[in-house]
Amino acid sequence: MDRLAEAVQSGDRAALARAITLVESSLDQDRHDAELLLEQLLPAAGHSIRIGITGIPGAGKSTLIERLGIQALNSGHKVAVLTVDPSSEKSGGSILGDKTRMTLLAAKPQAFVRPSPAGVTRGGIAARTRECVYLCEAAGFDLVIVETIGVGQVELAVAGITDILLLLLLPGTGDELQGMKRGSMELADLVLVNKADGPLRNVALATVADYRQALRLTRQPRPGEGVEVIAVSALEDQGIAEVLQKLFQLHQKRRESGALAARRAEQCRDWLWQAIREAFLESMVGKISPQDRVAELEQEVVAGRMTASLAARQFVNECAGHGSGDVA
Ligand SMILES: Nc1nc2c(ncn2[C@@H]2O[C@H](COP(=O)(O)OP(=O)(O)O)[C@@H](O)[C@H]2O)c(=O)[nH]1
Ligand SMILES: [Mg+2]
Repeated sequence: MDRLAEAVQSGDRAALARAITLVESSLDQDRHDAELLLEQLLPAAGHSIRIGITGIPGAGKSTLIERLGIQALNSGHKVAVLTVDPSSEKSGGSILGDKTRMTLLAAKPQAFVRPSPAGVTRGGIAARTRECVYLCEAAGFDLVIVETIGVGQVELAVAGITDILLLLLLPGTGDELQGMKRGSMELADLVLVNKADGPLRNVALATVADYRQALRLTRQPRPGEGVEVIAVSALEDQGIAEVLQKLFQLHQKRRESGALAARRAEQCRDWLWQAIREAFLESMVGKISPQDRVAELEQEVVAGRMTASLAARQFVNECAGHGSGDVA
């Protein structure tokens, strides 16, 4: 692990890829090695701008990331891209699609692109992605972009590992504003309407106006920060430089105000509690089957025979009983 840590820190992309594979592995021995590796690399992490990009499939996230990435490379940054795809977690397949490979960006020596792993379950895909962000940072990448699909839990998880969340929308809002219902708007720090080109340009501009209006009406403003809505064309490279500049400015502003440190501290607290819950459940495996037992209790709660708090206490007591039995 010492040698791998060293290679990662020297910026060796192949070593970084190996380290990520290790972190994503669900084998016990690999997990053990991954913890050792992360422990060594953690002090070198934390120094990047972490950007999350969310939106429905086809919104143009990968195309946009590739543009942003190349732009950032040209101004001297090192760019890493990770994807979080819940469909690959469940089925082993991906709905983020082919563009996720971002071949133009991936070909650049100062960039690193890592598509979502298939079948990661242990510890959850978000926890693993957070660790991958740390690895990228330790390898010297100072801009880390995480692509994900705009669906509730995953989006929340990505907001929980990044500094700034960017919501990418399509022109044309129809009856309901995309994302408004799902709460994406509450999480977004910057909203882009993509594909503002060709015949869709005017629709995109109208969409921008709609969202500006809607955000004014619905969103609780963060102190000193409005959420901007901007029209871009990832395909034609329109507005991309402006977006990158805004991201950097927002990041700097938050760093200076202390908001960034506060956000990261809160994320770490959530991460820890999540890990404690998982470690606790995992420690029960082999004694009782937590999933099955919780499923049984769930039925009791759903049927109205038990309150959730009583069921939880019972579960914990059973776990504790099994735990002490093991020690004795
Ligand atoms: N007209 C137009 N098409 C775009 C734009 N950005 C992406 N696309 C196209 O939209 C499709 C989906 O893009 P992709 O980046 O894979 O979307 P993702 O699923 O959100 O990652 C592809 O065919 C892209 O070429 C854009 O700005 N304008
Ligand atoms: Mg994509």
